[in-house]
Amino acid sequence: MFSAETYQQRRARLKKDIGSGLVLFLGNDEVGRTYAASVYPFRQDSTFLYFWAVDQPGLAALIDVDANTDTLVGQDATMADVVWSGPMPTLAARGAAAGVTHTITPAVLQQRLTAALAQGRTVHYLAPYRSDHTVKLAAWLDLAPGEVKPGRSEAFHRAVIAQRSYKSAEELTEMERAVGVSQAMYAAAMSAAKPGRYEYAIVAEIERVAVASGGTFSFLPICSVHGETLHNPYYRNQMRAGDVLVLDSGAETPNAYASDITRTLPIGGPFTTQQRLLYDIVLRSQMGAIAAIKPGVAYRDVHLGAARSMVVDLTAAGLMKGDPDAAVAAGAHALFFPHGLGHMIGLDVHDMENLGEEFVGYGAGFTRSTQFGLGYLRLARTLEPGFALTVEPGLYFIPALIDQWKADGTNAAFLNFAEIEKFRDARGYRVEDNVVVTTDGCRVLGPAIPKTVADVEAACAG
Ligand SMILES: [Mn+2]
Repeated sequence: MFSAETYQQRRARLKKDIGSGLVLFLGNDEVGRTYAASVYPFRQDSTFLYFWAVDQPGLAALIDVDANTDTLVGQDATMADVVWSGPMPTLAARGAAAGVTHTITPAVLQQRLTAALAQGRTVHYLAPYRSDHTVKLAAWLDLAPGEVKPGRSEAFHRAVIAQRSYKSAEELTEMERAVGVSQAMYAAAMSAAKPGRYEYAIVAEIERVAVASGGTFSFLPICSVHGETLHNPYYRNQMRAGDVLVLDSGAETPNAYASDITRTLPIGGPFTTQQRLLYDIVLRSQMGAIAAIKPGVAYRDVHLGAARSMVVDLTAAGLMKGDPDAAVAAGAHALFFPHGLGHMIGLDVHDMENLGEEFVGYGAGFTRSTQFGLGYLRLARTLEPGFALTVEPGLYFIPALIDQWKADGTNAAFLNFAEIEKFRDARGYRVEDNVVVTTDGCRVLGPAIPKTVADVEAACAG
């Protein structure tokens, strides 16, 4: 965690932005897997971490903007807690680390909320993404469960996003550290990805690295020789010579900042001629997108530029035809590139996704497209210095989608289906890095991870 001043400053800015009322934060609780005492790994809520730093379950927090008080809500450990879970600093000591001087119990929180509501004061809260939060908020604020989400405070959402969207130097140091762990994860994966082994063996290799760094995965990795299935948390295929393995994974540092990196690995030797053609198309698109990122540019346009780069190359390769701009406008590239170019990243892998895409990724002047492909873009808005984001174009051959478009004649003016048939089993390719927008461009975060054909092949041969 950072210094107490960092958290005090963040809360001071939040109070200024929200203006008046009470601001209620919910920390996360333990969640049972198959019974209450067997829990999923605990992960604190990211906004709670950002403003209060305390990385333990069972907490809430309350800001009274009008009285200018910041209060941590929880309980000191009981003797039973100490026996089972060990000694724990007092709530006051945990709050002090984040510059908080007031602490109360949940019972007192309930009294304060009830009194505030009776006085007609506003209680700001964020839309919950966990059902136990919905239940708590309903009880505390005397709402029906169905009233909780619609009652979320837009002002609170906007105020959080107004800070978390701009990464500070100390946050970027954490994110560079996360990419540093990713570098070691990919070194381990590339030397372990051999014919005859199973995908889960690669997951085990990278998890070992992530845990040995003191952190963990930032999300469940995608590790698949069927990269054409976009979200594929299935690791039981055996890798064979001639396969390509899509590995999309990230590390979370002990301070909870994420990386999100993808590489595509040849199995059992260099890429085949066809694989190399496709890999180079993705890489050229990704490098072009990174070169295009700068303040004032809409990420939707960077996305469309990455798509256009692929269309130009796919046209040269004979898979597409016609005018590239018209093909992109029609969404013809989405047969091969059906997802968005990237998303914000920070404490969350999809940073602040729980706060609502209409505020985080779109905003004034941008609405989500209904077109297949472009409709999956999570980040469209105009870029500003300090934004951290992923750049992750991909190229996929999804047999069921090819068959459907061919049968329906979808975008037939731009697609050479006869040629595409020759790539039917080519599967998936993706390359992803994390960048921060600077005053005049962007900077790729962290140490370099093999990316060119020659570097990837050499690392996989080792
Ligand atoms: Mn990503």
